[in-house]
Amino acid sequence: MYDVSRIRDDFPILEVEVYPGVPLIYLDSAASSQKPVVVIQAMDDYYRQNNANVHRGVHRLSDLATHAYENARQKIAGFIHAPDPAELIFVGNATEGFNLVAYAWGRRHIQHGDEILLTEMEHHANIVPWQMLAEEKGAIIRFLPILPDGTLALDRLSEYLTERTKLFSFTAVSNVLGTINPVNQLIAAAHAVGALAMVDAAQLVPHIPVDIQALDCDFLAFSGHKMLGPTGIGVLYGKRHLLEVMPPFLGGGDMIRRVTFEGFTPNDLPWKFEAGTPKIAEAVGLAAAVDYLDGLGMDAVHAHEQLITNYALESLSEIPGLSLLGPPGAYHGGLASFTLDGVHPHDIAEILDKDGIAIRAGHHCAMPLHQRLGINASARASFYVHTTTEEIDKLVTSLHRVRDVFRLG
Ligand code: 7TS
Repeated sequence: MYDVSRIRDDFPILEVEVYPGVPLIYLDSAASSQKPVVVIQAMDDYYRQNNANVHRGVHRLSDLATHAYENARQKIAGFIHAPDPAELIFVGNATEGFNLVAYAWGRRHIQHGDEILLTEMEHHANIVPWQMLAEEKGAIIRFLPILPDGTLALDRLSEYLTERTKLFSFTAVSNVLGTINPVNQLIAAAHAVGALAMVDAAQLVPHIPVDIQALDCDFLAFSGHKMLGPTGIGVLYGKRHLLEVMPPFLGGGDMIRRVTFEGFTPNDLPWKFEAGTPKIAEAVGLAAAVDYLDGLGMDAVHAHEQLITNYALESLSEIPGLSLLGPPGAYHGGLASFTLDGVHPHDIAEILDKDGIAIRAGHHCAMPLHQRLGINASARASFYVHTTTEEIDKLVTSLHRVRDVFRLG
């Protein structure tokens, strides 16, 4: 039984009054999630009791820190059903995951005239690193179009995915449209033409059970801070045989086996890609977040979000002048993006803020998508484990207030 009121007790920030007498209604989890007390506590405990550098000292605390760091890797590998923890690189965030692959894999494997396929619904993190690579190599970037309902034009896949395509990198769940893409089908299609497949799982791993082995993707990236964990840590998954032949991304301590005045030998996986003192406390915090999500059960998390999302999509659609973005119902991730005739999204967000409601307004780091949709900006409410239908009701009431303020009667 999913008990949302008990879950809310785990999040200290939900007791905050953002203005005197105005409690927080946090509807911006897609940008960054709040943290349950177990995550805060785990990092606090680490700093109070175990803190030291890893993989170096022979002293007791260094040993404890190293164990905590590597146990975290193992736990997170288990969470996404990756058989080999060495295939998980701790990076700063999903963005760094894309940059790592673009730099270390792309610079070696992408040649002049090669094609990289993305989609029109990508976050800038899955566009700009490839544009930087393409500019350097003279490669070509193509974008699989979206249809008016906010889904991908799957019937045009064979037009865009050809023997010239070396990599197909796409989001599993759109952070603007909410579209849940058919990830298995897209990966299989990439492999069928000999291309690699990279999945942007920033909006997937926090919300939907993931089995990396069933997906069979070549690379996958996500951020810790969107899944109840701390900022400053993310995960890049890569197939061992690919990671093994990739040159290092950053150079320095920890990523080497041996250094001489003449040169260096890189370390084994995964440390080859983790230069310098790593994100130790952050890994500990992320492991606690994974434990917490596991405790709730990812199936239950996803079911709760679907319930909230369907409720929100239905309630919002009754507001005059409000247009929802993205597909309806079943294939919609835990968010609702919209525009309101006659009101700029920033004005909506500002008025909602006075009622304690935190939403995001703007282009959500997806400017090309907004260009394609023919709008400059949108408003987005996004949901997570602690969101209630009462909060959605308050969102709707506040949006009616926005209409009153702008005299849209
Ligand atoms: N990919 C997707 C689909 C995302 O939603 C985001 C962040 C990223 C990549 C990048 O994640 P980062 O942790 O490396 O920054 N999305 C958002 C958002 O929708 N609002 O703020 C950040």
